[in-house]
Amino acid sequence: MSVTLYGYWRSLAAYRVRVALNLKGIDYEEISINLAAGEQFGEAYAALNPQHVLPILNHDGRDITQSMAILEYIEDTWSMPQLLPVTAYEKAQVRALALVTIADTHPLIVPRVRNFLHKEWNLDESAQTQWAQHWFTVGNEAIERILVKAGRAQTYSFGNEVSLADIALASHAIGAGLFKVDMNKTPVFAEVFKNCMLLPAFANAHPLKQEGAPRNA
Ligand SMILES: N[C@@H](CCC(=O)N[C@@H](CS)C(=O)NCC(=O)O)C(=O)O
Repeated sequence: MSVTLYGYWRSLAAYRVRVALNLKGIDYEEISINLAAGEQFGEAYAALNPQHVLPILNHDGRDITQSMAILEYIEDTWSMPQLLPVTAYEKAQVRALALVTIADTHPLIVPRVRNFLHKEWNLDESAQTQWAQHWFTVGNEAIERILVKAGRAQTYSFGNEVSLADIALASHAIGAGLFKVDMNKTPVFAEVFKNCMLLPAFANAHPLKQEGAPRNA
């Protein structure tokens, strides 16, 4: 069996995939595509993913894109530990929370959006940071309210078993941290994140622990 992840140290979507593979105990090789240098736009990578984005998971020669699709593929392919609950309603709750960040927050702060803000509208580094901080804060507040409303956050988002929602939430919290957004304002979310990071599967996948990450960040 061969499993290869096309990722980049800073990629929050690649982080999600690393965590899922770690939780399932799957050995994989990671190939780094340097987003800062624009490698995603090169011909070689475009041939793999015409959307020019990370991550890709290659399993036995077949490529899968989009982190949510990859997480679901990993869950369907390697059953234990289960990262989705059993009932249709509970599964929908987990997916919905995961998508708050995967679909509605993260896409707003990716390099191509920030590059557009810079090139087309002249937003400098500090304005771009404010933009990212704003969307992470909106996301944090939504996640906090959802966790409180569901009333199930114990160790993790939905009880005491890790789910795909926790993987997504951890990626969000790490992104918020990289942009210096205060997690103390969302205490339930902060607690879930802290508990996730106690697990080696989450901690070892952290962007700042990957090859190429700045040592003093
Ligand atoms: N919705 C996609 C997000 C893909 C995405 O935007 N990935 C970022 C890295 S986290 C990327 O490759 N960005 C390249 C760019 O914006 O130019 C997923 O969850 O996989």
